[in-house]
Amino acid sequence: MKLFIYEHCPFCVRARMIFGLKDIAYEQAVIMEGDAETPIRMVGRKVVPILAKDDGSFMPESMDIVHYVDALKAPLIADQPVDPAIEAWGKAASGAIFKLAVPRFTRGDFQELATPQARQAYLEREQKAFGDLDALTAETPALVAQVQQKLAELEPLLAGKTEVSTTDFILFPLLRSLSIVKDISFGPNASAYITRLSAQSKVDLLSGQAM
Ligand SMILES: N[C@@H](CCC(=O)N[C@@H](CS)C(=O)NCC(=O)O)C(=O)O
Repeated sequence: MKLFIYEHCPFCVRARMIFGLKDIAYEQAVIMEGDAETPIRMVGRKVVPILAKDDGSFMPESMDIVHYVDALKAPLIADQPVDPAIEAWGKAASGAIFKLAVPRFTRGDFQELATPQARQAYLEREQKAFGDLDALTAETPALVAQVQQKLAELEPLLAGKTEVSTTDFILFPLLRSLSIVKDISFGPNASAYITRLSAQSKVDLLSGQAM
């Protein structure tokens, strides 16, 4: 199986996680930002992640990929509903998280941005979605304050959480995105959580290039 991704992409993180967590071998391929032809040839639209299955067919949609790969090897880990409190937390926090993460993604060290053309294509894609990214970067102090408040609310929700479950495919990609933000400090539970999930899923954190 071959998984087509962008390295920065939180939806792709979900698909990468299930392979690592289930210890199932796969090949990873990075599609360049601006390359519409490759995904359109596979699934008819410009999107990642895409799983190229061994039977030659292609599957988009991160959670469909998670459930497909999960079913390949017992025991199932993503068969329970998402924890409603953490789902609600994610919905409330994700706006500010991506306002912080996306301007930094555009300056990040990711394979899909390895050419000036690809980086420019990504910049334009995110400017369409988020507006002026320099203006957004200037909002960092206010956004950091908002997210720190949300992270404080997350701490009790993570207390005693050790089992891997469907919830992790929602929460870990959000926190991994946030790990590119230098000024954010994770509480002890969130910090232990991202360290554990990153090791178990074999998906890198972005703290090494935090800015
Ligand atoms: N519902 C999809 C969403 C995937 C998605 O939005 N991926 C983004 C990358 S983070 C994308 O492909 N954007 C379109 C583009 O590159 O133009 C999923 O869960 O897989």
